Amino acid sequence: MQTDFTEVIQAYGLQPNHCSVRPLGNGHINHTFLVETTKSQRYVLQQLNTDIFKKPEQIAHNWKMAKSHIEKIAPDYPMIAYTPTVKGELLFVDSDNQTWRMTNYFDQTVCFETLDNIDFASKTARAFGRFAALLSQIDVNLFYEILPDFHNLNYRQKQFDQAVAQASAERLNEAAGLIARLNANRWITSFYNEVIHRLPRRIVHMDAKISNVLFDVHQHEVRCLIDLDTLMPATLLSDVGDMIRSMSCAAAEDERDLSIIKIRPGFVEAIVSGYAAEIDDIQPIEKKLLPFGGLMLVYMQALRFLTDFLENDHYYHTRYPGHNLDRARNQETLLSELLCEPLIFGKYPF
Ligand code: GN1
Ligand code: MG
Repeated sequence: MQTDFTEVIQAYGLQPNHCSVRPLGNGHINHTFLVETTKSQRYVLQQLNTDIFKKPEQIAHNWKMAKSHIEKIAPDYPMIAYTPTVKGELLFVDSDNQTWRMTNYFDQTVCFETLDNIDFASKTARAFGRFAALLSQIDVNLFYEILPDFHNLNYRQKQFDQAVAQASAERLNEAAGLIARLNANRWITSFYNEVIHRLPRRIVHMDAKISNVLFDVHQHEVRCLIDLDTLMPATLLSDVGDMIRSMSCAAAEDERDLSIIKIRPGFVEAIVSGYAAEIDDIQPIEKKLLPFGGLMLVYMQALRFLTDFLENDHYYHTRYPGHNLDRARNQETLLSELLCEPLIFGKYPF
C-alpha cells in the first residue's frame, strides 16, 4: 500500500503540499481516501485492487456508458463523476503500476453500515429501483462483465466446494459445523439454477448494500448511490438481494453476537415493494422472485466469506484472524432467520 501520495495528487493537477489525505469508509477490496485541499475542495481518491479488478478500464467504460445514458434521460440525476487527470484520463497508473481513480465528494452527506429505521430502507429500495429503471432501456451488450460469474451462485458453490476440498485441516476443523449447515442449504443453488435463466439481464449495481448509499445529512433523503465498480449485466435479484442482506437486520455483516441477528418485521416487504414500485417494466417473473434474491445473496455471501477463510483470507480485507469466519457465521445465521420470513417461508422448494 502506497503512503506517499505525491505522484498521484500531482497527476490530478493538485498540489501535494496543499492537500491532506486520509482513509475513508470500510471497503473490503479497494483502498479509499478523502483528499482535502487547503481551499476545502474535497475528492474521493481510490487505489483500485487490480488483483481483483484486473481490467479497471472496463469499470471506467461501464460508468461512462451509464452516465451518458442517464444524462440524456434524467440530466439532474446525481451520479458519481470521475475527475480526469491533467492528461484527461479517467484512471491514473503510477510508477509502481498502481491504478488510481478520483471522483467527486458529496458534501453534507452521511452513510450507514446498518439502519435503525424502516423508512430509510424504503427510500434506499426506491433509489436502487429508480437506478435500475433509468438503465432499463440501455443495451446490456454495451457493458463489460467486470467480474465474470460475479453473482453466479452455481460458480460460488463450486468455488466453495473446491475450497473445502483444499483447505488446511486446522481451518476445516474450525469451520466444520458451519460447512455442514451451509451444505444443508444447497437447495438454494439448485433452485437458482432452475430459475435464473428465466429472468432478463439488465444493468444493475451489484453491490447494493446500505453502506453504498449517501443520505443527505439534513433531509435524510438518498443523495447518491456510490461504488459503481461492479455495474454490469445481471438480474434484479442481485440488488434486491443485497438490500435485504444489508438492511433487514439491525446488525452489521461481521457482528459476532449472533443472538441479535434477526430479520426485522416489515423490512423485507418494504424493500421488495419499494424496489418493484420504481421499475415500470418489471416482469411478473422478476417480481415473483424478488424475495428469493435475499436468499440467493445471503447464502452466496456466506459461501464467499467462508471460501475466503478456507483459502487463508486472500480476497477480502480482514481486521483480525478469523474475521471471515465470523462474517460467514453471521451470514449463515441471517440466512436461517430469512428462511422464516413470511414472504419466503414455504414459498420455495426446500
Ligand atoms: C465487497 O469492497 P466492497 O465493500 O465494496 C464485495 C461485494 C460483497 C461485499 C460484502 C468486488 O464489496 O461483492 O458483497 O464486499 N465486492 C467485490 O460486504 O467482491
Ligand atoms: Mg463494492
